[in-house]
Amino acid sequence: MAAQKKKNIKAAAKPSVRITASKFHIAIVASRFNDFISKALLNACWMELKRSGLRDEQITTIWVPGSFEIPAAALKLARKKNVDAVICLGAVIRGETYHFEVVANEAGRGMMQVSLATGKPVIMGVLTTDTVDQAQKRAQDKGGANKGLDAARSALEMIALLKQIK
Ligand code: INI
Repeated sequence: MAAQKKKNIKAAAKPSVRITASKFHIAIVASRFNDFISKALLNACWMELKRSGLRDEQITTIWVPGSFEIPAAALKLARKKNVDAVICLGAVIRGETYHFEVVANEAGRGMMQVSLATGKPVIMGVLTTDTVDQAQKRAQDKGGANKGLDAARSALEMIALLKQIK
C-alpha cells in the first residue's frame, strides 16, 4: 500500500507520457494587447517547441486584437483536423475598471469551452496580473520563469496524454 502510494506520488511529479513531437501540429493564438508581454511569451513558447523537435511548418501563429478575442480564433483552429493543440498567449493586466475581470474571466472560460467542445488541449498561457511588473516577471527567461515555455510543455504533454487515453 505504502509502496503503491509512493509510486503514484512519484509518477505525478513528472509527465506520465512520452513526448515525441515529430507529427504534432500546434496553433498559437497571441493577443496584440500588451504585445510587449505576448511577444516575450511567444518567443519562449516557440523556442521550447523547437527544442522539443517541432519544425517551423508544425507551428502556426495567429494574432488577435486582445485576449477577449482569443477563444473565437482558438475554436476555429481547434476544429481543424490537422491541429493537435492550441496555445493561447496574452496578458490581461488590471486597470482601474471592471474591464479586467470581464476580459480575464471570459477569455479563460472561452478557452476551456473550446477545449471541452473539441476534445483538444487548449493551453491557457494568458497572464492575469495586477501589475505590469508581475506580467514582466512571468514573461522573462531568467530561471525558466517564462510562462510561454510552460505553455509549450503543457501542450506537448496534453497532446500525448489525450492520445493515450482510449
Ligand atoms: N486585452 C488584453 O489582452 N489585455 C488587457 O489587459 C486588456 N485590457 O486591460 O483592456 C485587454 N482588453 C482588450 C480586450 O481583450 C478586447 O480586445 C476588446 O475589449 C475588444 O473586444
